[in-house]
Amino acid sequence: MRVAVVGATGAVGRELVKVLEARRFPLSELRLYASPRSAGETIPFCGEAIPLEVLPEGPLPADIVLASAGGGLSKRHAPAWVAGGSVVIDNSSAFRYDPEVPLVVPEVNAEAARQHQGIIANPNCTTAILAVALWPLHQAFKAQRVIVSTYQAASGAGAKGMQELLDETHKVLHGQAAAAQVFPHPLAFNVLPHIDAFQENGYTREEMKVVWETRKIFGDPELKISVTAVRVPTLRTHAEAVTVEFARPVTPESARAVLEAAPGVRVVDDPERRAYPMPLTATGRWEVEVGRIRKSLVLENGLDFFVAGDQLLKGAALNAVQIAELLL
Ligand code: A2P
Ligand code: 11C
Repeated sequence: MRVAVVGATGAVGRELVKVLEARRFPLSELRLYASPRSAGETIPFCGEAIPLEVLPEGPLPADIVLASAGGGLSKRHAPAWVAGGSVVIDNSSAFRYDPEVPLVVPEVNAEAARQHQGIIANPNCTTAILAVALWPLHQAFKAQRVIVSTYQAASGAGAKGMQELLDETHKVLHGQAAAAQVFPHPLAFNVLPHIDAFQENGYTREEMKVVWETRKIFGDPELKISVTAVRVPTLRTHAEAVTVEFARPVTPESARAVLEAAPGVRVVDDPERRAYPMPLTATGRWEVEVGRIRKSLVLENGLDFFVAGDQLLKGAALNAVQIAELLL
């Protein structure tokens, strides 16, 4: 397999290269592409320094293209990559809602990937992390209503989002004013209930992505789910507070047993020992942490739980490489 990573210098792109190495993906050649700004740089891979190439127009010399350089770029280039014989695993939202394009979380709908027509979409990071935890519970107890509040890290907005948070924090600690560019307001020492554009229904596009994408991945267009997406001043790993009402009776113990057997999940749920999901412990992990599992005080057959998943890994690079593994 010849593999190309497009956007290799980005927050997700760098993780893609690391995950390909860590999972020993059987590739014969790795090509790395970015903008002319990165020409002359190299990225380490398996003891070699791979040069960054300026992304050309037209097809790429690759069997698999892992694209993570934004939706506009994917829309413009993907047709030529597919015409040249590549399978494109696209990390942007450009193709996710196209009925011809499978949207895949391998723990949930691996079989959908095999029906691709050249492009497979990788979900939004918040969606992928939620899906890994919610799917086994949905299968066991049938989710009727799902309410999610997110705690999303700065790296969801890419390398420049992380840099803005670091710069702002430094400024505030030194008594200087912070001026936001990437985020709508300063993020340091703040939280922002605003990720992506507001829609006509009052929700943001980030919130609606989780709704649209979870329904598509679960193959359940009627799933009732609503989201409040919030940016918090962490650098990496998204957390989510989830409330679910199920059709079938459920207890924290039965839910914990289901989650302990679920692929991609690590149950961290021992509050007495202060063990629960946190960005600090979930960062760098392939599994999504799930904990604080408790019976809802409000809903019949309801559960509350908390999830933390490294959104650059399961939310992006790891999920994309897992999809590529399905194609081998
Ligand atoms: P570069 O670093 O050369 O600008 P992030 O999501 O972290 O902001 O990263 C975006 C990625 O997309 C980077 O690797 C960036 O490369 C790449 N990129 C942006 N614009 C282009 C372009 N016109 N051609 C190729 N790669 C691009
Ligand atoms: C964020 N979830 O945290 C977004 C980033 O649809 O792939 C990913 C956007 C996407 O800002």
